[in-house]
Amino acid sequence: MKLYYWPGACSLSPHIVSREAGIDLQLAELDRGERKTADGTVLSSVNPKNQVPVLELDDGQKLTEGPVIVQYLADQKPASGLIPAPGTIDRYRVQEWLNYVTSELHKTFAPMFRPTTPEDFKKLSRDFLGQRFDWIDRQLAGKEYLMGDKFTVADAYLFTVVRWSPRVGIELGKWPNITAYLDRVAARPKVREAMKAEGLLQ
Ligand SMILES: N[C@@H](CCC(=O)N[C@@H](CS)C(=O)NCC(=O)O)C(=O)O
Repeated sequence: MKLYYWPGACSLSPHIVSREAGIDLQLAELDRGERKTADGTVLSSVNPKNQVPVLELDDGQKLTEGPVIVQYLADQKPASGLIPAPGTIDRYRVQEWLNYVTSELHKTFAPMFRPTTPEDFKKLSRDFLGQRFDWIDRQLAGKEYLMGDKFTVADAYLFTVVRWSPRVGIELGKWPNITAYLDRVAARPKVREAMKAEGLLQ
């Protein structure tokens, strides 16, 4: 399978999951400006939505939408424990988190990276995210990961998105549980491997 990504984007989440699951993905890095790989493949030809991540399956099908891709990857290796079994309440709990991260956090960050977004709007977005971080910080109290002591695909996604905070002027120091959580996730050997491979760590 092949993952189309650009360094540090939301595609880091499936990248982490693949390494945690022990799935050897081919990595296709795109130039951010041109949205092209080194061999000239144009992102829109792979994903008409013109977004990463895209997972190309062995049969050539393309799977998009990060929260779905991570579930697909984790389901290939059920013994990894990265996702609870389908139909269990814990599976829905993980999906609850994936949906929260995608709708409340990920898509609030996105316009903050655009130079054309007005400052007033960015300030409102920072306040909105701050309220969500207050809640997440409470959920993480006394826990290693979102689901307790087990790292799941929801952690890969939350980590990927919340680590953008300093780049949009959000100082995470006021959320000690989130800060400790990010350090904990960042210290995982497979997370470090993924970050190194994307050039995010020396
Ligand atoms: N709904 C998609 C959104 C993916 C997304 O927003 N990807 C960003 C990178 S983090 C992107 O490709 N942005 C470029 C664009 O939207 O034009 C998903 O959850 O996978």
